[in-house]
Amino acid sequence: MYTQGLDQKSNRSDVPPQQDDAAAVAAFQARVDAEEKIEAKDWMPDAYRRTLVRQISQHAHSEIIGMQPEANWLTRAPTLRRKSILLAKVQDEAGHGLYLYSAAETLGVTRDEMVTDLLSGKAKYSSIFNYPTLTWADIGAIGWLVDGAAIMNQIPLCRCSYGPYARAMVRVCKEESFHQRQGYEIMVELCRGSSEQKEMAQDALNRWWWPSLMMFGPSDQHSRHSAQSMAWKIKRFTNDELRQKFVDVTVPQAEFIGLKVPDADLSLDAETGHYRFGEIDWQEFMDVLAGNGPCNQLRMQTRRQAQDNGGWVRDAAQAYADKHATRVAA
Ligand code: FAQ
Repeated sequence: MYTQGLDQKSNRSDVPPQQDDAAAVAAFQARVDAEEKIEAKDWMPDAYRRTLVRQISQHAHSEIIGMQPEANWLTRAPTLRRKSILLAKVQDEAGHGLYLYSAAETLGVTRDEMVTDLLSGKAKYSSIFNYPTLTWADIGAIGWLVDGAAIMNQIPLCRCSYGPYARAMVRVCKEESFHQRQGYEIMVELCRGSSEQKEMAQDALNRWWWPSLMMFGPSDQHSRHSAQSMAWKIKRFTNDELRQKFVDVTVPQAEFIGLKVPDADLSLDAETGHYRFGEIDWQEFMDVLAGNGPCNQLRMQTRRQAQDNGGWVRDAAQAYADKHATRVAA
């Protein structure tokens, strides 16, 4: 899926164009504008490649770190059915991380390099995963809101100009929509339950609403990459456009189950049909990005420990691969 195109004849000549070759840059942009997919072996500007490596690896890291908040409830899920669903969901997130690392590898970066950048703190992962999961309702809220926001952002990525990323996103989005529905179903059940259960659902919505809106990134005014990424058709909508779509879809879902979105400024604009919503606390967003969210340290500590614990598996796999290569060569 990711390497499609590697076995095809490349569209470039034997001598690849220089990075400052204006004709090559114009030809590349013309292909993007014509909605052609750019494949791994095609010539591309270095900045396009770097942008994709940054975004895809951040996305992969988010899937992997994103397993932690939900894994926190695997041993405490209220029923066997809920436990097996949650286990499958957390495994799906690991799979998404792997598809995405593979997609990024087609751009010439290695898995080791990406993981090193994550563990050193150089590479980002989504701000949302630095919040704690305090109650079972948080598992419902994550599926409903976090996976809901992820789908809103990722459906357009299925049309990304870079083929391997676009193709990886198709399956990811199918799985994320199942995740979203299972999360909403947890919220529906809690809201139909006792008053304590409904309060628990409301409390989870109160804590996850604003961080979910932050997932879409800084406002368009402050998004440094959006304009170029839109021109390259990596992004199809701006951060604010996607955030607005998410609010418009999600507010009626909250109302349907009798929950109140924690925003005093929320109102439906009858003229546009869109919800107007209050100001996001951008200081909180910046603090989380700077490593000072409620769980940043814990998430990284857990990830580093997992990397250390898995060292012997990687060593054994490498030793086996070396032995196999030696036998084949002999
Ligand atoms: N958190 O100029 P922009 C999921 C950074 S997957 C942290 O707007 P861009 C599934 C940004 O990287 C969730 N950093 O940047 C799941 C840039 O940093 P840099 C992840 C953020 O790239 C569910 C700087 O701010 N999804 O949830 C955030 O054009 C449940 C300037 O921002 C993706 O990664 C943030 N929220 O747009 C898993 C989707 N927002 O490198 C487990 C793909 C922005 O310049 C459980 N990514 N930044 O230092 C994207 O669509 C884009 O990269 C955006 C940001 C929209 C995230």
